[in-house]
Amino acid sequence: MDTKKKYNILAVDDAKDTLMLLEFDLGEEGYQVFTAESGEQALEVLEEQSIDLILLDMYMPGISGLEMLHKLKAHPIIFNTPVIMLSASDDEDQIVAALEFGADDYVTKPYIPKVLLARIRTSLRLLEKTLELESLAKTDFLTGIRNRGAFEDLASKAISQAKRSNHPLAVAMLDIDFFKAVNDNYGHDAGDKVLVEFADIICDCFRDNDIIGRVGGEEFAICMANTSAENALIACERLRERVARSEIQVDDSKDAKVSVTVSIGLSLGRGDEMSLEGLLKEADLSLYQAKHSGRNQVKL
Ligand code: GH3
Ligand code: MG
Ligand code: MG
Ligand code: MG
Repeated sequence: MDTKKKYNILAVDDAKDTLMLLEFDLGEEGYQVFTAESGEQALEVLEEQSIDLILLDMYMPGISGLEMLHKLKAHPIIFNTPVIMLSASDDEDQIVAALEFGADDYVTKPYIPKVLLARIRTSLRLLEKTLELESLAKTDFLTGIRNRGAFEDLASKAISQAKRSNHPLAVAMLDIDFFKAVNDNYGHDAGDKVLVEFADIICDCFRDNDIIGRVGGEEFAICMANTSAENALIACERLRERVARSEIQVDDSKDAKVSVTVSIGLSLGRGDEMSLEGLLKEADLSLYQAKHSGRNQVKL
């Protein structure tokens, strides 16, 4: 486990003495402890704080531990956060019910600090693995930028947001020109290097909140929220020029440098009608025109 990372743990219990004990035992171990005396209070803390693990009492006035568990596991963001139930009851049916409701572990009170701490470490270890896998599933292995799935996921969200706020949004489809020739002339590894460098150049040219993804072999897409047609054209033109100017070193020993150009098709989101599918299709048509008008250009 990453020992330098300081984890935030939320302890939820209606008994103040239990909270004080937890604060002490976990605090000594280097965890940042947040406390809540009810489910309602816990939800407030979760609104404001990023929490890595939750210790949850079973019996509390108001929202019960099980109800709370249900809410947490149905939450679109918090559902990944491990929840360890803490209860004075060792009733076997209750333990089974809690685990079936989605609890990650169940510890009886009074707890043995050493054992609770070990179980917390186990849950955090599993959390790290889950987050790592999630991140891998969203990342293009070669370039390290978003893969198609992650791009579509985020772009769809940006489009919903643009519809709600009635802001313009632009989508660009990029395709490297004559990329097959790079592979044929310099080899597949050199082609890979060009793709990595190309992805770096895109990231360099666009804002942090623009969504960039590798959507095919040598095809990339960019979703620009809150961007007019004029500004999208300027940004894509800047990228096109930058790519055309760059010389990519593909082999250390032979001083082999490769130059590529890129064709870019743009589409613009218009109000309520827009959808990711429609915008990608339109951008694809513009890209087709860019290719047929001689490549190395941007078309809207
Ligand atoms: P156009 O200007 O019409 O786009 O021509 P093109 O040669 O770029 O297009 P084409 O679709 O014929 O070729 C794309 C090439 O990209 C073929 C494929 O082998 C190569 N490619 C796809 N994915 C990868 C990859 O991950 N690494 C490398 N090195 N090449 C790839
Ligand atoms: Mg209680
Ligand atoms: Mg292609
Ligand atoms: Mg191509």
